[in-house]
Amino acid sequence: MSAFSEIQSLVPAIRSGSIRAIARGLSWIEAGGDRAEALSERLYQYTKGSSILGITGAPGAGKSTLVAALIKEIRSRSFTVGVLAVDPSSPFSGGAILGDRIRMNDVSGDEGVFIRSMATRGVLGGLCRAAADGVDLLCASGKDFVIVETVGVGQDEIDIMRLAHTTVVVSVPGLGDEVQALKAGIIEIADIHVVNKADREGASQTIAELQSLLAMKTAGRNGWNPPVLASIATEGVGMSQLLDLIEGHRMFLRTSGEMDRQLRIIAEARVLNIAQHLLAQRFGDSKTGSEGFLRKQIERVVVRELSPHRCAREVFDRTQYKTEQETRLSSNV
Ligand SMILES: Nc1nc2c(ncn2[C@@H]2O[C@H](COP(=O)(O)OP(=O)(O)O)[C@@H](O)[C@H]2O)c(=O)[nH]1
Ligand SMILES: [Mg+2]
Repeated sequence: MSAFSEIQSLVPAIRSGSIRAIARGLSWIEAGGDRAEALSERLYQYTKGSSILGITGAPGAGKSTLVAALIKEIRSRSFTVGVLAVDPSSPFSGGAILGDRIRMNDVSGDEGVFIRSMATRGVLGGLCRAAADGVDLLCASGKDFVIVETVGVGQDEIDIMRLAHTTVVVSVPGLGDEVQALKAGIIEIADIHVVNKADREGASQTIAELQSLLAMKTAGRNGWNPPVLASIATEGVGMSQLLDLIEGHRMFLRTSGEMDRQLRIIAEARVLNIAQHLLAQRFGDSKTGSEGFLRKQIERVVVRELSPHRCAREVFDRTQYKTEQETRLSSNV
């Protein structure tokens, strides 16, 4: 079967929520390339309607455990959910580790849940693009909630979090993680704070610390004050309140007009990210002859014959010319 006819049958199967079709589509997206792009292209029009949650925090904070507990709460309210775990610190496949936490027989055969982890890819920024397409696919499969779990460390992960409508930052009792969170800048993007492992000592102190930090940072809030919630993910404690807060935040986004603003920000960031990637590819593309030209020009930058600015402009102009030439050639065929 050609890739084209496969896509023809895969798209409706994904939209109907078939677990096999979703898994297959995500594998395509992970592998990348033309086939992945063609599939994402076809699915994008169907991605409206899901609530996208980002769950982030330091490794070991209990994110996966919390996601598993939240899935149960979501299902108990008869909503459907898709999960994409993009966690380079826990390299697992097929949702196995998250699956351990949720005890697969709880959800096996339940077409209302789909869990999958996405492998880290070496390419800078590639993970973010693949995760964005993965989220799209889960949205297109008609899930009410789409959850992305990722460690809040690198720029890639922070970019992934920017896909979410509602971002939940998970921390644990003790100051260390809070300082880390501040450093990583994830406190800025949190719509809801969860202090997990509230069964441990120091939880109420951590909550108070977070609250006073948040009270100081009111600038740029646009009318939403991030709440701080205690949870014990291993026992499902706090999940009902968490889902209420998530729904409350969604309501806020809709009624305040913030949702429109955020969707615009997400769309712009994604388009720029892809365009930059295409440009970088073209710069180094041996087929268009840019690669040799680029190498030569870079040597001139090294010996101070050419400034980096002038060099970039020259390569850019040449790339543009090539593009137009290619367009002319292909339209003459
Ligand atoms: N005591 C306690 N342990 C927890 C809680 N939530 C998660 N854990 C444990 O913390 C460890 C890390 O959990 P995990 O969900 O893998 O963290 P992640 O790396 O953030 O995804 C596991 O051993 C969990 O059982 C909790 O509320 N209380
Ligand atoms: Mg995890």
